[in-house]
Amino acid sequence: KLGMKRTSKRLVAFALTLCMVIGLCPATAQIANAAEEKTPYEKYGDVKITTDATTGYRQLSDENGNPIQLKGMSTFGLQWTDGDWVLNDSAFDALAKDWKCDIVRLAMYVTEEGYADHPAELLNKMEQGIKMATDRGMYALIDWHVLSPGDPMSEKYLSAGESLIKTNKEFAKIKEEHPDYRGPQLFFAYLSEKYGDQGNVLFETANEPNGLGTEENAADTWKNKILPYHQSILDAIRTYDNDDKANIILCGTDNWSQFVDAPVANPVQDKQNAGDEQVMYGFHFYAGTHDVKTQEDGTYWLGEKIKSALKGGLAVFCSEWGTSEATGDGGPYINYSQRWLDFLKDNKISWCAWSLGRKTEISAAMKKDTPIEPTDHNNDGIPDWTMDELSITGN
Ligand code: IDC
Repeated sequence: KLGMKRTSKRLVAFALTLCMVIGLCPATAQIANAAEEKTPYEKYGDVKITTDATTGYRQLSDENGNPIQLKGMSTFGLQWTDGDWVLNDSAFDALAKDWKCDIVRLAMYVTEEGYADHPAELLNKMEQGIKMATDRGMYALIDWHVLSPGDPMSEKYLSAGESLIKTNKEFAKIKEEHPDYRGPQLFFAYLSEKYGDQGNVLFETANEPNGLGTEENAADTWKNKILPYHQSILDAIRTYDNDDKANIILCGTDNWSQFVDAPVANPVQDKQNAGDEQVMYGFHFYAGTHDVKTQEDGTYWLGEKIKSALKGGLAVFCSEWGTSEATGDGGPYINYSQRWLDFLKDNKISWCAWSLGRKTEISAAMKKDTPIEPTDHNNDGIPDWTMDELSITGN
């Protein structure tokens, strides 16, 4: 008994000393905490697609083939000030350490005053974003943001950034080696050559093809109008990758990335990885418009398409979703969002939420006046935004 008492006294003394030490040197204690926490890349390494032993589905996995779910945020359009504001160290620190984002999607609009009009500037922002995510051990998803027009083969996209061959030596070199390459191929070849050896970099070749066909002829539309585009980009990416580990390529599907099972019969060919294709197919939802439970039998239109894609052997990724309606505004539909998030979790589907916009619209996580550089409010060495500083979506 005595012995025990003595031990507990010692324990109390030790605990007190520890409290004092922590109290006196809070920074040291936090550094110790921070050091314990691994970055997403330290945890998962070079992500890849494998066949899930339990479900038989193609699934995003860590370097060792264990199924994983990456969760993170999409930037807003990087051509706008309410989108590119986020490219600063404090904001990225907050995303990495406070929000614990695994992944940041870098949304590069091509039209709407984006890359087609300002190629050098947008390329630079893209590379800044890749570096900032990489420095913090996050995954970076490079998004060629096809939206309007909806045809990724539209001349507006194909001609985008071609002028860079005059000012950018690497673009000039690639064009010389492949005179047939158009704008998006040059863009992706350039980034693949430069970042293809980084296992934290993923390529999204077209955000949301749309207006190309109907639900009934979705498979044909995919085959004839969308597949050739994605194929040409995949080929450029693989041609210029400098290492033998294939980065994941995410292909947007028709109808604003909703006809996600349309490619089942004609998937993109990934010849260098035949039988173990490192390709995923994108689907998007906006909780106020695309509920997961719309049908009486408890099934859901978009959910069924996702399941049919998985059953058909496709790996899927939700690279964009919002708490709002499809317009980006209205709501927020928090309960429906939660239902979706549960579905994504159950099916181990990775996601990025739209958006890190600093704009007055429901899907934006920030308010118009959210501080561009968040500060460390709770003295834990990590910058953060307060609840008041964020929108409901942000919270
Ligand atoms: C929206 C923005 C909105 C902007 C509009 C047009 O939230 O502020 O005016 O784009 O550029 C998508 C698109 C995404 C849309 C979003 C919401 O990928 O660019 O952002 N959305 O409408 N697909 C479905 C919804």
